Amino acid sequence: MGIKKTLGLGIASAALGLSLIGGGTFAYFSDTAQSTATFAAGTLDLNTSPSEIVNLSNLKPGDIAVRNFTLQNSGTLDIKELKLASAYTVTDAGLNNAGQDLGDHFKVKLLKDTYVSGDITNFVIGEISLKDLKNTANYDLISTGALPGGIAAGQSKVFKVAFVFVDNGQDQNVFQGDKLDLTWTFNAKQGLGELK
Ligand SMILES: [Ca+2]
Repeated sequence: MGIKKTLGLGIASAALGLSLIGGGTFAYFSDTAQSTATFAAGTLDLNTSPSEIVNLSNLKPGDIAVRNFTLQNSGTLDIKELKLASAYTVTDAGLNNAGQDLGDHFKVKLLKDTYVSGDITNFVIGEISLKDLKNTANYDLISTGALPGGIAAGQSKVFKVAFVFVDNGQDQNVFQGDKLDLTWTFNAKQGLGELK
């Protein structure tokens, strides 16, 4: 007989700056925050480590940038549920976006963990615009196949995504010099309680 318990919630955040061509802004990418929860019965401790500084400046329509997020389960409990909350703000350099959302022009493509480099075409397992992702309260990374099976205690997995600045074949000049600051928060939960 199983006993359902909620022992902990692990949260890790990553921030990412997408700076568009013409901006001349120094964009960087770093791990910004993490929180841990400790309980007598065990711990759930999720960290994200985009360890290098990643420059995503000078993007133009059609550009693709692949980024890896290493998610480390440093706790003693397996992570069986992992969801992504996404938020962003747009800096409209020319104050000319006229209600257009730059997040609508960026797609996030989830990649198979077997992807290494080069053409992403055969490795895409799902895609969603940054705007739709923001409006999805908790995007499930396990059922989408991005991190199948979750992350066992003490293990890490690499979450691979491609950010695509979609070239829609139309005039996108209003976005020249604009900037999009993206914050991703990974929310982890353990599996159901077990009979011990
Ligand atoms: Ca603009």
